[in-house]
Amino acid sequence: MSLFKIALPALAVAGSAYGTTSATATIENSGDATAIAGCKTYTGSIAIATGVGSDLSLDGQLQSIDGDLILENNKDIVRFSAGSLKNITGELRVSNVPEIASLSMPQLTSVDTLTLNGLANLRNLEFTSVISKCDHLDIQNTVLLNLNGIGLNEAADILIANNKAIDTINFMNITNITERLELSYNNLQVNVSFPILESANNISLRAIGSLDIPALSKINVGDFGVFESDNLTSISAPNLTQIDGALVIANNKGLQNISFDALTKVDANLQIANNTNLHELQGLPKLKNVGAALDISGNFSKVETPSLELVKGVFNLQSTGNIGDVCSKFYDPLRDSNKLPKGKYVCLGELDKANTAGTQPSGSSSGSGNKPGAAVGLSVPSISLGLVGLFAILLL
Ligand SMILES: *[C@@H]1O[C@H](CO)[C@@H](O)[C@H](O)[C@H]1NC(C)=O
Ligand SMILES: *[C@@H]1O[C@H](CO)[C@@H](O)[C@H](O)[C@H]1NC(C)=O
Ligand SMILES: *[C@@H]1O[C@H](CO)[C@@H](O)[C@H](O)[C@H]1NC(C)=O
Ligand SMILES: *[C@@H]1O[C@H](CO)[C@@H](O)[C@H](O)[C@H]1NC(C)=O
Ligand SMILES: *[C@@H]1O[C@H](CO)[C@@H](O)[C@H](O)[C@H]1NC(C)=O
Ligand SMILES: *[C@@H]1O[C@H](CO)[C@@H](O)[C@H](O)[C@H]1NC(C)=O
Ligand SMILES: *[C@@H]1O[C@H](CO)[C@@H](O)[C@H](O)[C@H]1NC(C)=O
Ligand SMILES: *[C@@H]1O[C@H](CO)[C@@H](O)[C@H](O)[C@H]1NC(C)=O
Ligand SMILES: *[C@@H]1O[C@H](CO)[C@@H](O)[C@H](O)[C@H]1NC(C)=O
Ligand SMILES: CC(=O)N[C@H]1CO[C@H](CO)[C@@H](O)[C@@H]1O
Repeated sequence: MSLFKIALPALAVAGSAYGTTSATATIENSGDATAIAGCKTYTGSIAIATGVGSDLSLDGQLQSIDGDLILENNKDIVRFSAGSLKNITGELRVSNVPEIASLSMPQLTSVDTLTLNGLANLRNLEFTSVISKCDHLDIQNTVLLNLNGIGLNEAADILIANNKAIDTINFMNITNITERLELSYNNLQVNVSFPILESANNISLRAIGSLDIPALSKINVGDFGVFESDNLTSISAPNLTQIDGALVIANNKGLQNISFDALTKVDANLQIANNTNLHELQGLPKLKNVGAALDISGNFSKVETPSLELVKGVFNLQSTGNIGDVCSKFYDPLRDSNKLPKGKYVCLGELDKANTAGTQPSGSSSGSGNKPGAAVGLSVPSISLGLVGLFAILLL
């Protein structure tokens, strides 16, 4: 047995009975691996060095790592296994390991953090027992075909981005996401389903193909955004009553229908913009309150928000299509009774170009509402939903 790069006292390696070691052991060859695999519980973190060859196994007694297991920046490893490993209290990170084609941990069910990034040859996960407990899930820049082997019940955050072959994201058992859900630029037609998800904070979805969130009832802290999803034809969140941040639906070329049948309150901006095929907006039947801007622009022939009572920041409705008399009959009276912000109000149809709030409407218009000049000086609170993974490191 060779020495570890950071030498460990033999007793510490022997198991958690003596487990106060927190140094990171670096596996430099199969002998090191065999030594660690002989422990039932390993206390401390384990890193895999470069130059260990193509196959590395921690098969043996090892059931639990009280620390992290890190395999990173390694061009050699093709196959890695830990046959009896059940539990990692820290992070399992496999990052920038371009040749790895097999990651086998058939008994693993619990990790605190799972990070998979920059894996150009890994098609499938071999987490046969299914990881059900993982607080932080981060999967980016892989060629994975699916997420089989990951079936969480709860999570703090989930980030799945730039995995072009993943066409199904179905977390059938997850009820709550306490920090963030971000799905970006996976397969353009990815079907996204969270059938029993009740609450989440900060949801950001980019380039998705379909969305199923029947039980979602609350966004506690943060925003809900759907962007650049050209293959998405409809968005429906039938049970969502309240969003503590912004609701933004923008740049979805294929979108034809939005329905938020239970939504009453959006605490920040509600923006609908650049959805070129969205012509009717009737899916906000209960919307009462918008805490910042209500900003709707596009080619609409019908816009209805029959329950609207109060918009605090800015009201902007601009359409290239003819929206009939909804401005004069519905929105102007609300403005006149100070339910919509008087100085920051635009409601116009039949424009040459429909702009978002803060930009001057252009072209001739019909219908009632303010004259275009009224738009000058609108200020809209900025909505920042992070852009993840535009700089994918994975090049096949
Ligand atoms: C994981 O291992 C730790 C100790 O190493 C233990 O306290 C914990 O209960 C284990 N969790 C699971 C889910 O096995
Ligand atoms: C969901 O939970 C059930 C029951 O615990 C389990 O049998 C199933 O494998 C889980 N599926 C996923 C995808 O998490
Ligand atoms: C995604 O959903 C659509 C519509 O239900 C279906 O036609 C398609 O086969 C699904 N794709 C996958 C990969 O399951
Ligand atoms: C999940 O969220 C719902 C709705 O906010 C809440 O009632 C429930 O207690 C949460 N469950 C857990 C396990 O946090
Ligand atoms: C929608 O919310 C109601 C009340 O909170 C709940 O009873 C119902 O089961 C939810 N629907 C779904 C599909 O989860
Ligand atoms: C929501 O997530 C974005 C990044 O995706 C972050 O910039 C923002 O601060 C988050 N907002 C909250 C309230 O957590
Ligand atoms: C939009 O979706 C809702 C809910 O799914 C549905 O009831 C409605 O008929 C749809 N409207 C159009 C125009 O497709
Ligand atoms: C709408 O599209 C235009 C042109 O592509 C772009 O400049 C603008 O930022 C988009 N608006 C939003 C709200 O994304
Ligand atoms: C608006 O949509 C209608 C119906 O699809 C279409 O005929 C018209 O050309 C569109 N106008 C603009 C400015 O895109
Ligand atoms: C089926 C379908 O609509 N596919 C489209 C998904 O989005 C991409 C990118 O906009 C299009 O190229 C596909 O045609």
